Amino acid sequence: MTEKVSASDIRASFSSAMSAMYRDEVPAYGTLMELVARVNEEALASDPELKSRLEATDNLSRLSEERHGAIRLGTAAELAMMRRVFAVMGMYPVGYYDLSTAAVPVHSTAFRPVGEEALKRNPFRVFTSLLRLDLIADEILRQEAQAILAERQIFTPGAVAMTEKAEREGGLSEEDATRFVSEVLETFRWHDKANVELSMYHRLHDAHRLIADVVSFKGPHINHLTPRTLDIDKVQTLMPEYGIAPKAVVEGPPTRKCPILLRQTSFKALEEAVSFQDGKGGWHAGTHTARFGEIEQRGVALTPKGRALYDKLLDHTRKIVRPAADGSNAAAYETALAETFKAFPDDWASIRCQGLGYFTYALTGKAERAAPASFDLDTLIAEGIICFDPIVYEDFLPVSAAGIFQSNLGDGAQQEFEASPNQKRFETDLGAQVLNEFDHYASIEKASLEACLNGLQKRPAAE
Ligand code: OOG
Ligand code: NI
Repeated sequence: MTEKVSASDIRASFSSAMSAMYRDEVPAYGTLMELVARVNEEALASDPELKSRLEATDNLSRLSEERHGAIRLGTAAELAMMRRVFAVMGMYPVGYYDLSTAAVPVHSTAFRPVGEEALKRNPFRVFTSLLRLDLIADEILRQEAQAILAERQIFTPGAVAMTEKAEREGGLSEEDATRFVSEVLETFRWHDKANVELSMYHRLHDAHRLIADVVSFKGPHINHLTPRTLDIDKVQTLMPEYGIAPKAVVEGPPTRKCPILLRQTSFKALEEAVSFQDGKGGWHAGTHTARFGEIEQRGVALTPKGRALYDKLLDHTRKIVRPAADGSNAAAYETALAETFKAFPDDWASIRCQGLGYFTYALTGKAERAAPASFDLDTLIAEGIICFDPIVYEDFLPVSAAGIFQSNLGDGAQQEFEASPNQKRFETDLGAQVLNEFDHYASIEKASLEACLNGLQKRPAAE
């Protein structure tokens, strides 16, 4: 039997192939990558402590490789097949995001690696949305959109065959893995020839820009690819210097000493040339805006208690100042955000003690000498026998995601939808349940703590 390539290795090749393709398709992404690499280098040089903790926790090398992408799917069958394809790369659906409350007719999950080892190897994630035609009021248009979607096949026969083979044989050989990566990449590729005529595109677009983006094309082109930075404020400030116009405000928590969750900013979608069918076998020139760039800074994963505090403070801020799409009140929003978030402790010890964040624990050199007198965690930390590091938040935030969607859907009038989260329906369409992100972080924390305590118990007793 030929040796199988690990799912993590397939994911790493895929992520790198996707990055090369997107850099080719959207040159501004390449520019952004250069800027992020520069800022990360500077951040590490000016903070040796941060660098050594990232090294000690094996989180340094993944940084330059790290990115997430996003796609929008049209049907339940597409979502179910996507789940099987991602599983071959060791990516599983984590979390449920309802965006109907934010005037975006989709619900979503993030496909990503699960477990510490896989995340360290390569944390590539894809924010994956399913269009909710049920939120479209116009019944006739809804049926037409459904009929158009039913016709398309977003996976190549090779991608389907390789996925089935991996499922059957429990993995892929080197040669098959290479084929799998190049076949699956086709699903994410940009197509400049639309599936529809211009008049249909306009009708879909008038119902919602997102519907036009999903229904009018052959496949779910990757719409952005996001590198991770250690200093998002600096990248935001430098973007214009690099010829890139950032959106008005950074989504998520304010600037802090101890980063929490996720901060994101993006640059506007590009207007791209597209040909529409003219109904007579020819083509009609037009444009479509879909693809953009984004950067993110990741902080500590919060416990349900920490997340509730984050949600409360964000909600409170947005009641004081609601960020306008045109950026006119950006400064006022940032001031309100910083002020409100003073209620969220900003040192690692308090975040840990108050049970707001998840951490991994490790024995320090001091533990080598003798078994401690007490096995109480706080005492062990106070005595410098155990140290702790924040666990990186690997997921997304619904309010931020809505802000990213909105900034790329134009600043025009926003449509309101009834809030209608429907996780059950999403999971039925997906063909699986989504994992709960909190459980996942809690289990990583627990395992690290148990390993410490086991290690200590093996030490010779103190004299
Ligand atoms: C996805 C937007 C959400 C994020 O980072 O929160 C997202 C999309 O525009 O399809 O990528
Ligand atoms: Ni994103």
